[in-house]
Amino acid sequence: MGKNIVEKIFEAHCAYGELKAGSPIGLKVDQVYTQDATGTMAWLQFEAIGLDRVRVPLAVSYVDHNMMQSDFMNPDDHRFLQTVAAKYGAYFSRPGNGICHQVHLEQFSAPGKIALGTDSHTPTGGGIGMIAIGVGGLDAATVMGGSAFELTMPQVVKINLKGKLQRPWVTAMDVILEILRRLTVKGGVGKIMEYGGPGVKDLSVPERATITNMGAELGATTSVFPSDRRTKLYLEAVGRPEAFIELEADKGAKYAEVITVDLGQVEPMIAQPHSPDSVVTVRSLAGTKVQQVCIGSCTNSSYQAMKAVASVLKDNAVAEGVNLLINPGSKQVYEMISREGLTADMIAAGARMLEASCGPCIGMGGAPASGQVSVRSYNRNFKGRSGTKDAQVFLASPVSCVVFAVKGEMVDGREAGLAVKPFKEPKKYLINRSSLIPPKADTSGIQVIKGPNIKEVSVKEPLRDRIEAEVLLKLGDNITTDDIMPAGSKVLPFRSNIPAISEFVFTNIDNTFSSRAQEAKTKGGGIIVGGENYGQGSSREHAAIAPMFLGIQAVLVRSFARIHRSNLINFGILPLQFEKSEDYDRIENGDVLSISSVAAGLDSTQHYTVENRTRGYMFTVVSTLNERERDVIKQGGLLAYTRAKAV
Ligand code: MIC
Ligand code: SF4
Repeated sequence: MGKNIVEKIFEAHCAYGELKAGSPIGLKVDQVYTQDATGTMAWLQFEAIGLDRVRVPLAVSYVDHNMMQSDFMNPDDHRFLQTVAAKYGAYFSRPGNGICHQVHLEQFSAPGKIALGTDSHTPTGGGIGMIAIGVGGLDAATVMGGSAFELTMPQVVKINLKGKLQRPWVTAMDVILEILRRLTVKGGVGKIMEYGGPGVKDLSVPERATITNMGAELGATTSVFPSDRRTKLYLEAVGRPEAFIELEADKGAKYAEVITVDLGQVEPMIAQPHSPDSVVTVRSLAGTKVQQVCIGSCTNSSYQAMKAVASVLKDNAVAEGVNLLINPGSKQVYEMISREGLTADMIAAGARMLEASCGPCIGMGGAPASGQVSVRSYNRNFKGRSGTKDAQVFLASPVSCVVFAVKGEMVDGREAGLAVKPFKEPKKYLINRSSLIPPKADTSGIQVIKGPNIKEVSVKEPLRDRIEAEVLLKLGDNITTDDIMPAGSKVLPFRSNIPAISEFVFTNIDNTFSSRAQEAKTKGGGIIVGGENYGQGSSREHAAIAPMFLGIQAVLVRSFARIHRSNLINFGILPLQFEKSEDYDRIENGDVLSISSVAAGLDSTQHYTVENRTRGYMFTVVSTLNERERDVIKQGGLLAYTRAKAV
C-alpha cells in the first residue's frame, strides 16, 4: 500500500505504538529546540530530571523573544540559557542571532527528521520536509532526557496544490490565509496537513515554511511539504547539501481528506481583528486607513520576503501617517540584505529597523497607539497581543504590508501602481555561524548561573479523589493561551518566576481572577469552564503552570487545543469535557461543582458524575486520557512521573 510522507517519517522514528489515527504513538526525536520565553522553564525542568547531558542528537537553546533589557531579569535569563546549554551539551543561539524558527530552518532543519520545539510555530520546519512539532517545555525536557515523544496519532489531510501564484502580489502568506478562511482556527485540530500536488514546485522552501508556520493557526499538529529539487537547491544554498534526502508520498497514499487549492486563484488576503481566520480579500477593505505596519516575525522574515519589501521601498517613502517597523528573521538575512544595500533602502524610505527577533509580534515593543489600525505580516492578531487592547490588528503578506505603508491605506497590490523586483533564489546564501555557540565535549567545571528572578519549578500534589471547587471563570469558544497567560514586555520577564507570573492569569479578561483563585485555593481550589478549542495558540506551559500554582483542579470545556491539553496534563490539571455539550449552558460563574471518585473514574470508563451543588443537578463529564496520561495525572504531573520512573 502506498504511504504518505507522514507515515514514512513516523515509521522510521517509531519507538512504540501504532500508526493508526487516534492511537498513542511514541516517536524517537532527532532535534529539540527551545526559545527563551519557554526555555527557562524547559531547562529548569531538564535540570530537575537530574541528567548530566542531553540525550538527543541535537539540542539548541535560542534567545529571540525577551529581548528588551530594561532591568536585570531578561539578561539574567539569557545568561542562564547560555550557561545551561554549555553545561548540558546544547548549541546556544545568542540574542540577535534571530528568531528560532528562521535560524533553525537555515542552520539545522533536514528533510525526514523529527524536531520538537517549545514554541507553537515549530512546524516552520515542515517547509523543508521534516516533521516539526510545537510542545510545552516539560515535554521537551523529558525528550531531551531520552524519552520518546508520545502523541495521539493525528489524521493526515492532504492539501493538494495546483497552478501557480499570481506573482509578485500574491504570496505564500495569501495561500495560508485562504486556507484559514476555509478551515478556521479549529480546522486542523487532531490533524497533520501534508502538502502535495503539482503546485508544490511553484514554491521555494522559505515560501513553504511560511505556509507550514502558520498552519499552527489552524490548530494542526504540524504541516509538511515533500522534499524535492527545490529543497535540494535550498540546502545547497545554505551550505548543507548533505542534509538532503528526497521525500514524497507514494502513488495511492491514503489521506483522511483531500482539500484542493488552486494557487492561480488565490488573491491578496487579509485577516481582520481579532482572529487569524477572520480572512477576507484585501480588495474588500480597500481604502481603510492604516497607521502602523510591521513586517517580519517567524512567518515572513526570510531573505526573499525582505528583498521584496526593500524593492518596493526603494525610491518610495513611508506615508506620513504610518509607522513602519521591520525585523528581519535572522542575523544572516540581516547581514545579506545589509551587504546588498537593501537595509539602506528601507531606512531611506523611513522604516524603523528592529533587531532580528520576535519584537512587536509578542508585544516586546512596537505597540500601536490607542485604537490604531496596525497591519502585520505576522501570524496572530489576538486582542491585546500587540500590547494595546483597543488596537485593530490585521495580518497580511509582506508585499501587501509594504504597499499599505507607502500608500497609507489598504490597497490590493495589483492595483497600487508599485513594482516588486522579480526574485531569483540565490545559489549561495551568506553563511555566518558566529552567533551560534556549539556544544562542548567537556562540560566539567561549567557553572549554570541563575539570577534572583529565576525560581525553582513548582510541582503539584498528587491528584485528589474528590474535587469540590468553585467555577472561577466561565469562558466562550477559542480562548487563547494569550487570554489565559498574557505575554508582552511587562509580563514576559516573569516567565522564570511562577509565583510572580501567576498574578497575571486572565488579567485581560478579569483582573480579579488571580486574587479570587488564591482565595479559592484555601477552600479546595477552582475550576475553569470553557467552550470549543480552549487553549488555542501559543505553546506556553505557563498557561497551565500558573493556574496550577493558583490551585486550579480541573478545566472543563467543550473541546481542547492539542498543546494546551498536554500542558494541563503535564502539570496535573484534569482536562475534562462535557459529555453533553448543552450542559455547558447550565453552568454559571461561582457555581460549586463536586466530582467524586476521580481515581476510580480514571481507571475505568473516564466518565465522572458531577454535582452542581449551587443549582442542585447532576451531569456527566469525560476525560480522554491514554494510559500514560492517566499515570501522569495521578502522580500530579509529568515531572513527578518522570522522577518516579527514574528510581
Ligand atoms: C507566540 O507566538 O505566541 C509565542 C510567544 O512564540 C509562543 C511561545 C511563548 O509563549 O513563549 C508560541 O507560539 O508558542
Ligand atoms: Fe516569535 Fe511571533 Fe513567531 Fe511567536 S509567532 S515565535 S512571538 S515571531
